[in-house]
Amino acid sequence: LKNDNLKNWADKIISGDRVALSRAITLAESKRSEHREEAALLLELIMDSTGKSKRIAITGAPGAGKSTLIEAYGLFLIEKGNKVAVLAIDPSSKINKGSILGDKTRMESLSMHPNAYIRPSAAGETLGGVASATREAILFCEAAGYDHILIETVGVGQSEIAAAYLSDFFILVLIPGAGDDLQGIKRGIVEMADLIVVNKSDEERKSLAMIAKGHYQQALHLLPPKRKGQTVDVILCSALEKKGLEELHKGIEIVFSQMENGAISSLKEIRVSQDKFWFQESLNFELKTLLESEPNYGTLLKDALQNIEIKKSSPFREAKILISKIFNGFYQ
Ligand SMILES: Nc1nc2c(ncn2[C@@H]2O[C@H](COP(=O)(O)OP(=O)(O)OP(=O)(O)O)[C@@H](O)[C@H]2O)c(=O)[nH]1
Ligand SMILES: [Mg+2]
Repeated sequence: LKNDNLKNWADKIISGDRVALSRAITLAESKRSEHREEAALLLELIMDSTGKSKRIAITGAPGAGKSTLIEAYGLFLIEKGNKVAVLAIDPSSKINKGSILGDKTRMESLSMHPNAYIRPSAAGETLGGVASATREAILFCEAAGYDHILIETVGVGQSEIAAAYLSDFFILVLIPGAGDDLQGIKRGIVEMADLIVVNKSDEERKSLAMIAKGHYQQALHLLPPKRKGQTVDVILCSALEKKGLEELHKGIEIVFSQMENGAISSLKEIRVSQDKFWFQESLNFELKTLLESEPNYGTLLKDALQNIEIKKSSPFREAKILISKIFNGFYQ
């Protein structure tokens, strides 16, 4: 009976039933392992209908205009006949609870459109946990027929990394007027970008935006390409005035066609290497959890930290000693 129910549920998702889709994502986000187990079973049933979307991450400093841009570009895509899902990555949602409420109101027209689906962010404490829930949400949305998945990073730091390893295309949103550096944006994040959008290029900021564009282009020349053979463009946009959307779209389409015609790594290669990354992440996390579940872990940890403090031995050796004690002489 349980399997019949799951099969029914999977069919509903594939037929585009939004309630069934939302319930599936909630299951994937659950803290209870039996729920996530069920989500995994459900996922198996829809797997054949996944993988066909463009997965696009939108990142940038708080207030840069990510949500406004997603609303504008989402509606642009829908006008072209697409179906758009919006997800958010927020490993620190404990701190900025409510931010997604703001996002939903900022995406008012998009959220009311029948061809759009907006999902509030997955709460979670670890990168792996949030990423796993978001990854499953992407797959469920694909099965439900959404051909563009726009992923907004809400937190800063870890959420960009998660977004980069969950998406095919990574957009960095910047704003004009912050000088010739990359606005204190970590170089690592710039290196992950497939496209830089200088947003808020409107009103009195227009000339500043042009200058910023030049600076960013120069800065990009000094960085290694993200993928061999790929160049990263800088474009000007005004999400508020819905300007620059055509260029944005073109910038995205060009890279996807390069992935298809072999000019750069294929979508398949990119996604497989991402899966390998998440496997490694998950392995690290599960091993740590396994260690921590040992009854004497607390005592051993205390001893190790104490030994490090009195410089009895090196932190590297202490880690090995601790593991050795738990796994019975593993390193001897
Ligand atoms: N002038 C101008 N204002 C904009 C533009 N895009 C967004 N804004 C404004 O900037 C503010 C922040 O926009 P959001 O879209 O919420 O920015 P965000 O990056 O999603 O913000 P967080 O999710 O809080 O990090 C809002 O007041 C928007 O109206 C733009 O192109 N031009
Ligand atoms: Mg936002």
